[in-house]
Amino acid sequence: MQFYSNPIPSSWSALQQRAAAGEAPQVAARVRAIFGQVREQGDAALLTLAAELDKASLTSLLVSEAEFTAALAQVPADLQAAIRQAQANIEAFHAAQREPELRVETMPGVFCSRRAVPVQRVGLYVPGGSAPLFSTLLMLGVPARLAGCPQVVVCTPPQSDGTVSPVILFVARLLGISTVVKAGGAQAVAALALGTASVPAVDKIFGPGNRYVTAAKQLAAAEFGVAIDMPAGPSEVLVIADETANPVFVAADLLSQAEHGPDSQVVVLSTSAAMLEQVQAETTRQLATLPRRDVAALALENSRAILLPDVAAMLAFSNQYAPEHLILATDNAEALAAQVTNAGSVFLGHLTPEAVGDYASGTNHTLPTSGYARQYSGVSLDSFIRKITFQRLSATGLRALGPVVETMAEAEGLAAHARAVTLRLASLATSDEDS
Ligand code: HSO
Ligand code: ZN
Repeated sequence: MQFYSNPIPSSWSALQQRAAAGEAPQVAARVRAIFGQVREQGDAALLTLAAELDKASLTSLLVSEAEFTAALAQVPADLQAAIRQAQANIEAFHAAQREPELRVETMPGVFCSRRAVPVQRVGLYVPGGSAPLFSTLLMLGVPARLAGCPQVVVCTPPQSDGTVSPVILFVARLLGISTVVKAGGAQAVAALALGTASVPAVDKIFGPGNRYVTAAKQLAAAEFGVAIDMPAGPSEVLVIADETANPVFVAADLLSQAEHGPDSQVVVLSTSAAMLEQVQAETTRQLATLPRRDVAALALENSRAILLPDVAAMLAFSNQYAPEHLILATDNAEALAAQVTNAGSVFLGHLTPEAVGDYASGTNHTLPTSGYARQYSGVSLDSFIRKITFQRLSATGLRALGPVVETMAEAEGLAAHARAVTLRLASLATSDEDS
C-alpha cells in the first residue's frame, strides 16, 4: 500500500485512477471474434470454447436434472441454512422495493397510470474461476424472481471436470431457476445476446465478470440491442477511518476486498497518521495468514493509504472517488452518511464489515465500480422491471385537453397531430357523449 500525506486537492484525481477494465484493444478484438464464432456455430462454438478455455469436455451445455439432484446432496447443512438466511434477508429488502401502480387524473377526464412490468427474459452471469461466487446468483436471482421475470437463464463456466459448483446449483434450485448453462466468459455473453439452440436469447444481461465478460457485455449492449445491468470493473472499497476506528477491523476489511483479484483496489483515508500506520502494519500481519495472500498482495500494490486534514476533506475525496463500497469506520457514521453523494453501498460504524453486504444483510452486492457510482445505482428490483405508462381520456378529458394539443401541434407545424385531435372533437360535437 502506498502512503500519501495531505495530498493537495488538485492531485486527488491522479490518486483516484482505477485500472482499466475490458478496454484493451486485444480484449475487444478477441471478444468480437468470439461473438462471430458463436453466431456462426452456436452450441458447437460453446463446446469448443469450453474445451479450449475452461479445459472442460462437455457432452451437454445444460445442467441436467440428475446433476441438480446430485448437487443438492453435496451442500453441507450449515451452508444450506446460511444461504436460506441470506436469501430471506435479500428477499425482505428487495420485496420492500415494490411500488404500487401509480394512478393520477392529471386534469378532469385525463387518466394517467404507470405499472411495473418485468423484463421478460434475463440472463444472469455467475463467475466461476478461482472462487465460484454463488452469492452473486442470490443477488441476481432473488430480485429477478421477485420482479416476476418469466424466463431466467444462468450462465456459469464449467469446472475442468465438466461440472458446475454444487452450491451454485443449490442456489438455482432454491430460486426456482432450471436453466443453467455451462458456459463462461465472452462466449456465454454472446450466447445470451444472440441465442443458440441450447441458450435462449435474453433482453438483459446481468452479472460481474473478468475483462472479457465486461467487454462482451459492452459489445452486446452497443451492437446487439441487449441491455446490461451496468458497466463493471474490478471491485473496490474505500474506508474512512478516524481516530475511533479499530485498525484490526479496518485491515480485515481492506483485505476482504483485496482478495477478490489482483486488480481490486482498496483505499483508506484517515485524519490520523498513527491510525494509517497501524492499519498498514495490521494489513501486512493479517495478509500473511490468508490463503489468497498472493492475490491480495498484488491488489495491495495498487492500493493507497491517504492522510487528509479533516473529515470534510475525507468526504470530499470519497465523493469524488465514488467508491463501489464505502466503509465509515467512525463513531459518528450516521452523520457522515448523510453527506455521502457518490457511492454504491455504504457500511456504517465499527461493526458493519463490507462482508455482511457481500453475502447476507439484504442489500445487493452488484454495484457500480470504476467511478460509475456517480451515474448508476447498484442492482435492485428496479433493474428487473420497466415501468410502462398508460393513459385514457374521457369525453370530458378530450374536450379539455384537445385544444391544448391542437395549439401545440400547430405551433410545431405537425398538422396530422392536430388533426388526430380535431377529428375526435368534431365527432364529440355531433354526439351527446359526456363521460
Ligand atoms: N465484494 C464483491 C461481492 C462478493 N464478495 C461476492 C464475496 N462474494 C463485489 O462487490
Ligand atoms: Zn466481496
